[in-house]
Amino acid sequence: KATGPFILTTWDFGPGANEEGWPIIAAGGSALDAVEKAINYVELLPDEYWVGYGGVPNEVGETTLDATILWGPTHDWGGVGCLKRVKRAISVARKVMEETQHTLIVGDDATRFAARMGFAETSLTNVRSQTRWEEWAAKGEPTDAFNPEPIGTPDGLPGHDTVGTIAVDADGNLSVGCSTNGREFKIPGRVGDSPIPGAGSYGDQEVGGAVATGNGDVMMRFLPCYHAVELMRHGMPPQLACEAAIKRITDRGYQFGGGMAAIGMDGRHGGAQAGWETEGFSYSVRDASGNVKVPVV
Ligand code: SD4
Repeated sequence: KATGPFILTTWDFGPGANEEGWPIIAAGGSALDAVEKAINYVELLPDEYWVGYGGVPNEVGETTLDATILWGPTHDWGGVGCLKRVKRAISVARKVMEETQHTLIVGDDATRFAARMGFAETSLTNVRSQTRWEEWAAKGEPTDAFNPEPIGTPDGLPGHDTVGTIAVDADGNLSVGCSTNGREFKIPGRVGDSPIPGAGSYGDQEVGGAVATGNGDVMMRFLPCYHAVELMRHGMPPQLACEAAIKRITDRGYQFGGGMAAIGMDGRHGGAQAGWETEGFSYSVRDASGNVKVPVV
């Protein structure tokens, strides 16, 4: 049984993002609006390197975005992959969901679609992303995406920060979304797990939702969010469900970094994490009793 309203968001920007979405659902608004607002907040943070503009350039120095959003009552999804020159990827994903019969639109055509929907085109590069790319490009090395797997993020940077948000509103309706710029120095055209339902996020109005961060090139081979939600459907608590979904990947020998958070319609939540890339992973849950940050170890 749904016990909303509540909202969950991953990583250190989780509390801030939740505070953006919470007033909407606290006032009786929809979980969909809350998820979009919370994720827009992270997408527009000027110093956030892994989501939205100003971060994670690809091999040729361009930042491209992946995002998806679910509306639980209809199980309708919309997503964009490799979106260029548009800042609010989650809002474009919402337009794909609401305005079309499609689920995923990619690349330059996603940009053209966004323009058709009235979004402004603008550079996604800032000083930080430009500098980071110039430093990397000066080494003259090919992207590590050509290396044998497994692959880590170079130079000791924290490896990941994708935003994933799950909300349930007072009407008991679920929405789930996530947004990222993916992976540093990726091969142009690369799309990760984040816009793929079941991979970077999943939700089912009957059960709850799950969101993931980390090495999406590996995670999208396993659909960990779908896996966790299906385990929760059969009664497994969210933390154990996340652990099982991640174990499915590590059991295959992947030395990957990834984290997951999940919350049931009953408000029970949990997370799991593996590998150094997502060390320090946390999620935060906001409900009527306040905002609680939960470290995931
Ligand atoms: C991806 N899962 O594109 C994303 C990356 C991520 O914080 O989580 N970054 O692979």
